[in-house]
This record gives sequence, C-alpha cells and structure tokens, in this order.
Amino acid sequence: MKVKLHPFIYLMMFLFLCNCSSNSEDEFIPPATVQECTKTCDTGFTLNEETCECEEDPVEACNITCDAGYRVNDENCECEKIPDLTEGIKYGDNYIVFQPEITKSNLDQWKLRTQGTDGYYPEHADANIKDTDLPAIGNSYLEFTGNNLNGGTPTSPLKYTFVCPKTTKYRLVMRMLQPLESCTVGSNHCADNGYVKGDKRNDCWVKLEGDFTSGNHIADDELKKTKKFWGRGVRKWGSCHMIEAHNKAGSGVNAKALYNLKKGEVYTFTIAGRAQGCSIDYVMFYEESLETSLELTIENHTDIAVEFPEEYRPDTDK
Ligand SMILES: [Ca+2]
Repeated sequence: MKVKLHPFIYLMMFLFLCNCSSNSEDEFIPPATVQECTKTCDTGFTLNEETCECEEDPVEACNITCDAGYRVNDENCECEKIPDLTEGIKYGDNYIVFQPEITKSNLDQWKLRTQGTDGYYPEHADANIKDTDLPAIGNSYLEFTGNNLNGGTPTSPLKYTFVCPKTTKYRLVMRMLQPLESCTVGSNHCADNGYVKGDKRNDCWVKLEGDFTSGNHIADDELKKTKKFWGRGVRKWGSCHMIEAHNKAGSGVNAKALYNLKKGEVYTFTIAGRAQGCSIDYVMFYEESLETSLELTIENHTDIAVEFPEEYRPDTDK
C-alpha cells in the first residue's frame, strides 16, 4: 500500500535534517587573525611571510675545478692564477715533478751540466752508464761544486714553489748521480775497484715549508728544518730517497721523506748543496701508494726514470 505523506511532514523532516547538520555551533573556532607583514629585508635576505622575519639567502655553492696553478676565488667563483709559483713544474693528478734548473734562485755553486759540455756525465771518462741506460732527462742536470766529497754546511739554496694537486701522502725522491772518479787503490776514499767509494758525493740538504704533517715516524718539526737527503747512483743515474732526521721519540733515523700535503696549498721546497759532486737530474713528489699500485721499488740505485712510467718524467721543453 502506498503511503502518501502530507507536505507538512516533508517540511518538518527537512527542518530536522537542517538542524542536525548545523548542530556544531558549540565547537565553532573563529579563524586566526592574520596580520599583514609589511617588513622590507636588506639585500641578501628574503622575507619569510609565515614568521615575518628576514632570513639570509643561502649561499650558492661554487663547484668549479681549476687547472693546476690556479685556485677558486670564492667571491666570484672564478679560477685565478696562484701567484709566485715556480714556472716549469709539471703537475699530475697525484705527483709533482720538475727539473732543478727551473729555479729562479742563483745557481751559485751548482753547475748546469748540458750535453756536449765539459763534465757532462755520459761523456765522462769514468761514466758507468750503459748504452741502454737513459741519459739525463732534457740532456741537462745540476751538479753541486761546493764543500767537499763527504759533505758540508748547506750552500747555494735553490727554491721551488708549487701547489699541491691532491690531499694525500707524498714521498720525495730525486734522480741522482754520483760522478765518482778513478783513484789509486789504497789512497784516501778509494775503493778496491779503483773508483772513489760509493758513499761519497751522494747527498744534498732539503727543506719543505707549508701546511703539512709527517707521513711516518719522523717528527713533524724535523721535516720543517733543513735535513740531509741521500741515496745512491754510483757513476750512473740512481735515486736520492732517504732523509736523515729525528723520529717522534727523539732518535736519529734514516727514513723515507713522507709528507701529508693538502690540495690547493702552496709549498716552498729548498735544495741546498751538501756533498760536492752530487748531481740532480729531476725532483719528484709522488703519492706514496703508487709504490703499491704500480709495483715500484725505490731504493739505492733505482733509476726512477726507468722505474716509473714515462709520464712521471718532468717536462723537458721548459
Ligand atoms: Ca734533467
């Protein structure tokens, strides 16, 4: 049976429903009073409208990389040339190598030996160099002519300023020659083979200045002083590779010269003459771990020009 409701009933039902849906008057929360923020911020600051405070703009990171010899200027995010670096230094990713004659210092008692001139070693009567050996790189080297064949005080300092290409531990080595002459067996300093003893004319003085720490048991402050640096290259190109200094316990030791250097830092290296005749073809700081990755052995008589891949030799056109 169909029930027909009176229109009044419909009206009452409508009013009832409306009343239910609006029955939230007790819970009414008025909207927060929004006050307009009219603050003006200085340059470099931006208004935070929620807090109505000026907040410093974030600094955009400068992520550029500069070539060797240049550094980032943080103010304009551009590469700028580092002043006063010695020209002619070759930079690898993890090594620095140069010929000693690029110095701007007065050579003084260091003599530049060039191919075809007196005293140049492969042409010397007492040379021990085989045809298969490499001559001096660039056909030139420096020979110290002061003091005596055993040693002496630091003389004729040669300075080099370089920038570090990578933060890591570097070892110092030099390609070195001892131009030992023939002698009368039994005379002073003469070995049984008729040549001057192999521990003569084999060292110089070195010092590094800059922000670094020691990479081994040698004390930090010792590496910042002038120290004896020695090796072997008896009448052939070998290597200068050991430093004589004090360890952290205060004892005198011979050890690798290891320096923890920092990328972008500028360092000044000084070589001074010690033993007369000590001859230097080139100088290198290399990441010590290359000895493992390239399976290198750097010890007495190692010719570093042969032991390292060719790219580790200095540029010869400077
Ligand atoms: Ca050379």
